[in-house]
Amino acid sequence: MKKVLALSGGVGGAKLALGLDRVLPGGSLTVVANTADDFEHLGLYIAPDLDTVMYTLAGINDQERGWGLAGESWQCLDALGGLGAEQWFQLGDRDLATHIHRTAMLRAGGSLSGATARLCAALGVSARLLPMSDDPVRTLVTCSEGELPFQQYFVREQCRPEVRGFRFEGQAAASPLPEFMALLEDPALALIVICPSNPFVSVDPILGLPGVRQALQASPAPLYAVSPIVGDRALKGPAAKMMVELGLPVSAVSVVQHYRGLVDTFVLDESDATLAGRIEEPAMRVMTAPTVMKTLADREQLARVLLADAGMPAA
Ligand code: FO1
Repeated sequence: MKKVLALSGGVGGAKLALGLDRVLPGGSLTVVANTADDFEHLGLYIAPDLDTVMYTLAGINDQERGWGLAGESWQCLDALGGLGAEQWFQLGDRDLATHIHRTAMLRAGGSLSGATARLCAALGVSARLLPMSDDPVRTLVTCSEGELPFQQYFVREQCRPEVRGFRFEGQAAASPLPEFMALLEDPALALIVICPSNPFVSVDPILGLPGVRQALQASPAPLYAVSPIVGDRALKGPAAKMMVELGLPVSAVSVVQHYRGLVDTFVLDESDATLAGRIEEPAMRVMTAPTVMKTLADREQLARVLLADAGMPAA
């Protein structure tokens, strides 16, 4: 059976991962998620991108917020507030069960990948969801205020500080997950997709793990990247604001530059078709597709377009 690998951050990546999962034969999809957003909060290990992908693939995510569980209640958070504890990071009552259970598995000596597999099995996720590494990698955002841990920048400060750069603490010493690296060498691997996730803080933590770039380049499977920028806006999150602050034009062309030398096919949104002529990367093919995924049908459609282009059957 042909296999597909998706590299994903949180909300935007999870949408395409779900589309792929729904149209591919069971057992063919592996999603590798960024774990550099992970942190410890109130004594619990929180893995936002892994959980966003896991809840999305399980069909239990909150579609409005993008993160967390649908139909959530917040009694524990309210009670924490009453006790004077920190409330800036919102943990729903049912979501807390995930963090408590995962933290207990890790404290008992389990790995993050092992804990993720058990959580996915319990929630009925059929795709294989892997953390990019079992080793800690943490994004630090260099900004006007100095260096901020990612969740403090993203949630507590609501992305307000001006970004100057990023540092991925622990990345050079971390090993990419062995199952991830083995898949890149698997002759059955027929497609690798970089989901429409933030290139700076969701995808770079994965690409910069030792050996990952080289393994992606060496893999016989074609590597596609879907633009997270459509027009002059990010589909989700702070990617466009980051581009402005880093002195880059807010355009899919900046994403092309970012993935230069790595990606075989860059996927522009149909509304950006005129940009194709401005992309002068001889080694990179450019195609257009409907990349804005508002409905479940949109997610499946984008997945089908990518699979068809890569010569793979879809349901
Ligand atoms: N994002 C927010 O903007 N505010 C929150 O309070 C928040 C809580 C939260 C809890 C669990 C979880 O898994 C994710 C959560 N997120 C929250 C999302 C998350 O921090 C970001 O979306 C990612 O790190 C960026 O990809």
